Amino acid sequence: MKRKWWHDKVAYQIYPKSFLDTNGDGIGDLRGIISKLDYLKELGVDIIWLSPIYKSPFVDQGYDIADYYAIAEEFGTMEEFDELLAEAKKRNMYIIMDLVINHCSDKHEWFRKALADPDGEYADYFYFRKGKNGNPPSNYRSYFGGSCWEPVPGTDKYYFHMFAKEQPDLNWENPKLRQELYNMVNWWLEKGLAGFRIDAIINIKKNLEFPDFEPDGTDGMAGCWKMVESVDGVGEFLEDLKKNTFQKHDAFTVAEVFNMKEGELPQFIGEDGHFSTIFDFSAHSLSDGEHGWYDAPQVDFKKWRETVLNSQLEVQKSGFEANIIENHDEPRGASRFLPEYARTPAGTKMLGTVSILLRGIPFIYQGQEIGMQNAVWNSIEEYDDISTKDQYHIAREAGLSDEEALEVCGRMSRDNARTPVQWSDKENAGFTTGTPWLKVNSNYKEINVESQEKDADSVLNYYRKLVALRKSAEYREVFTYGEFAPAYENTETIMAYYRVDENKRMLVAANFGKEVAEVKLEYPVKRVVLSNQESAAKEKMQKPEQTLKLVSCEVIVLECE
Ligand code: TEU
Ligand code: CA
Repeated sequence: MKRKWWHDKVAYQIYPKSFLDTNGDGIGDLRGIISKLDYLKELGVDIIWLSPIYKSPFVDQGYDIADYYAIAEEFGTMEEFDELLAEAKKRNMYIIMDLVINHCSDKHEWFRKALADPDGEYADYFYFRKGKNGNPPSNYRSYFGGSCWEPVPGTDKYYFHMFAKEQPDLNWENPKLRQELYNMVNWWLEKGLAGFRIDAIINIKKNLEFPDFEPDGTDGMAGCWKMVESVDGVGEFLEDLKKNTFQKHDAFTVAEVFNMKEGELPQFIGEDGHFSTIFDFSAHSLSDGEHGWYDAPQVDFKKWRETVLNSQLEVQKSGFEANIIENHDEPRGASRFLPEYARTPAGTKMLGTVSILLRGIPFIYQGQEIGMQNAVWNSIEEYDDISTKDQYHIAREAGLSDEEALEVCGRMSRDNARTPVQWSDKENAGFTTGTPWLKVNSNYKEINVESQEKDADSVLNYYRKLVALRKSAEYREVFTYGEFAPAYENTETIMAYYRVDENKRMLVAANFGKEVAEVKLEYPVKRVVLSNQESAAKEKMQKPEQTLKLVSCEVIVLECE
């Protein structure tokens, strides 16, 4: 495999609006990020992914871009962005931005020009279509609910949007539009970005006939993703994008890809793949409900373990994926993938270890390193997220009570990942001196950076050790390139795997169960390199036993013969 500069790096996702506010307006800003670069450096972060900071009306929290060349004033100025880039470079850190090019904002000048002249050239930057017998052109439901088609005022036409109506889809069939996007991507790369996280990119290829699909809901509509799954040709666009932009700058690209077709993985992440890598959402997709969050299954340990192990085995045939336990679209991993009894510092360290030592590039999401958890939500009005409000209504339509629908949203809402980072036990968790744009999790006095900095045994200090182990001179090679092999996959409660190369055999073993678990060691142990139960680790090395005993929520990393 050709080695790439990003293979042995550790990445961190910042959701700027909730990271740190430094001017008292209750909104996180670039100045806040600059002030925390040393904190991120100490965690061992190499690559920082910034969720969108472009000019936006924030209908979908910045994933609705009104000007690709301007920094949203809520976050700061282009000068402050340039300062952030320079300060990151000084620390040998890389910045990647969010590339949202399946759609733009309805406030973007292209769309305003299109509305002004629905038969003009800018209308062809989008999908303007005549309706059918007074109905929209097709029966697609958007990812955020409601029809994918919105009437164009003053005409018998509609425009297409797979997300909110304020996010009109861009017409990738139009070479002029593509060129405008490529010019913008190259402009940012020439400024010194190391690359991009690429948003919702699988959606850019449409079936231009827009055929109806079998309705799959009480609204008589069909999920728009059915069109995505049924159409060929997205690869041509992705190759065109890569050749005209990323490839010219050796840019690191990590794509957000759901609904990939069977067998297409090598084309996406192989040697000459469309992208450097894509996120592994296999564990997150376990929570996909038939009709929405309300009928989504709760995560089952064995199913989760099997999914992660199988994904690792599949991916290592083609390349690398980016491993996460959470992001800005998902609930907190420590609340989702840990059973109730394991939602403790020990359990949180265990989950982090199992994720970060997998094969692939780890992405830590802001607050994950201190074990931030889902918040408690008391009414639908407390939420900001457009997707959560839609899912609440889907649940209510399906007959759930207000209380039941709230319980579903409390478990799954993206706002769980968007509550402000908890920096201290001061007011608003030290996030702002003003009124936070979204409420602070009420557990900030128990979970915050400042208290964990002072506690050698905290989740934060454990994460620092964990990342340092992955990047250490002695183990960097095996944790980056070492082959992945499942271990103890038929046990009741142990999640374990080997990372092996010609010089090292590492065993990562974790007991997600409530009771002690004991297994036979397959290889003699040379040393314990990390454990979240220090005492147990020492005891283990006194008796060169052939069995490995793990207490509940114990994770251990062993170097074996
Ligand atoms: O997400 C794309 C996507 O598939 C998710 O929107 C998913 O369908 C949704 O989160 C389910 O609730 C990207 C961004 O990560 C997300 O924040 C944006 O809302 C979306 O695209 C539109 O840009
Ligand atoms: Ca601010």
